[in-house]
Parts: sequence; structure tokens; C-alpha cells
Amino acid sequence: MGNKTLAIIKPDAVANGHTGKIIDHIINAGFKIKAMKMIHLTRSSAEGFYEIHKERQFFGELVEYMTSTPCIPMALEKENAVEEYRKLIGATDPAKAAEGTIRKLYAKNIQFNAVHGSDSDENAAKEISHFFSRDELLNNYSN
Ligand code: IDP
Ligand code: MG
Repeated sequence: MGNKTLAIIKPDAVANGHTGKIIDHIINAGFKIKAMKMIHLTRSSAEGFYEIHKERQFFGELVEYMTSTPCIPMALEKENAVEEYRKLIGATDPAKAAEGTIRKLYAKNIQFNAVHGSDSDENAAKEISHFFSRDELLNNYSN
């Protein structure tokens, strides 16, 4: 079981002013933020990040959404981080997300769903390196 995951506060949540509240949920749930930046994704970066979804019918819309306005990727650390963070954010579709989860509180619908979370340790490692170089990760600092 790994201890890192890649989170993104997605464009809708940043634009709607939910950044601070979402970071509060993350910190209060015991995650350490090991890296964080605000970026406006390019098309090629978004397409690369969501490569596993490129055959899905919503791929084009997903890339449009993720490149629409800035987002905030973060590398998070906690024991069993992938599963723990997915529990904190809730189901992909906020209508199906548990009460109190980030998506239940801040997502609009299955597409504009406020946050991303990695789905496996292997993908967490890939996704963290998509956004952060080794020296951007605070490996020797406990914040
Ligand atoms: P996840 O973010 O909960 O892991 P995935 O199935 O990996 O969900 O989908 C990636 C992202 O694609 C979702 O977070 C959401 O923004 C978008 N998405 C998923 N399903 C749909 C859909 O049916 N219509 C439009 N967008 C979708
Ligand atoms: Mg996913």
C-alpha cells in the first residue's frame, strides 16, 4: 500500500472560489501537501494526463473542461493515500457521492466534479511525475 496520491482542484472549483475550503478538507483529513502549484493546463498536457480515457465519448469535453481555466495539482501524502483520498472526495458523480465528501459539497455534476484523485498507486506515481519534478516534492520536509 502506497502513501502518495495526486489530487487536482479542478478548474470549476478554483473558479467558483472553493480552493481554500477544499484544501481545509484535505489538511483536516490528515494529508500532508508535498507539492502544489496553480497552472493553466495546455491541451497536450491535459490529453497526456487523461490518455487512459482517450477512447471514452466524454474525452473531448474532459480536455475542454480541464484546459478552460487554471487548476491546482497537489501531491499528497498519507498512509493508504489513494484509497483514503478517494473516500474523502466521494463518487465521480456528486449525485452518488456520500454526504460530507468534497464532491458532494462542491461538485456540480459528473463532468464538473471539482477534484481529481488517482485510482491506484501506479497511476499516482505517474500522475505526480506528470506535474512535479523530483526537486519540487518536499521529501525531506514535514509540513
Ligand atoms: P474519477 O475522476 O472519479 O476517477 P473517471 O472515470 O476516471 O472518474 O473520469 C475522469 C473524469 O472524466 C471525471 O472526474 C469527470 O470529470 C469526467 N467524466 C467521467 N464520466 C463522465 C461522463 O459520463 N460525462 C462527462 N464527463 C465525465
Ligand atoms: Mg479516474
